[in-house]
Amino acid sequence: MIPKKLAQAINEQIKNEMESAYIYLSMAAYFHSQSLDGMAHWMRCQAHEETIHAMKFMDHLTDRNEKVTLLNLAQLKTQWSSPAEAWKDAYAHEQFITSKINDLTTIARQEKDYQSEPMLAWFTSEQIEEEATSSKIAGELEMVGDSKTALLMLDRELAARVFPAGSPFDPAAYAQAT
Ligand code: OFO
Repeated sequence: MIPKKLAQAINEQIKNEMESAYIYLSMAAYFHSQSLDGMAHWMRCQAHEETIHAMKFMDHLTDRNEKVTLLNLAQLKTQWSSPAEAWKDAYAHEQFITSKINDLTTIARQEKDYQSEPMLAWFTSEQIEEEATSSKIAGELEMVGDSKTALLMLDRELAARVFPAGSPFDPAAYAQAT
């Protein structure tokens, strides 16, 4: 059994993680529209990773004999004034997610639910990486200003990110399936 207050907060977090996936897909669509296919590819990889995060929370509730309740996703931003603005938003979003993981940890401790601690500790570490990555890219874009050459170089660099094996977001995987 998992405390009801924590189960409710984890259901909320499943929604937050799926909204993360949806936000990053929205950014992927924006980057494609700007011919920044490397950034779009990076965002599609990230959307897949966020879906995995949502499933980790789902599995935790299921393993604790708690029913998962999927909530409605919010209407999200679909347009940005520049790639730099989009990456700044990505960083701000990860800071928001970190605050949510901190809230979950606080609830787990208040409710003395020690079984949730290893899973939440994993997310606490993960958020260090999530914030560091988006903050670094947002900072690099701020540094290069209006340089189209630097933007294209960064776009090519981000194109190298690899999808987790079997990802349904990977164009190669769905080409095989159809
Ligand atoms: Fe799930 O870490 Fe990003 O949002």
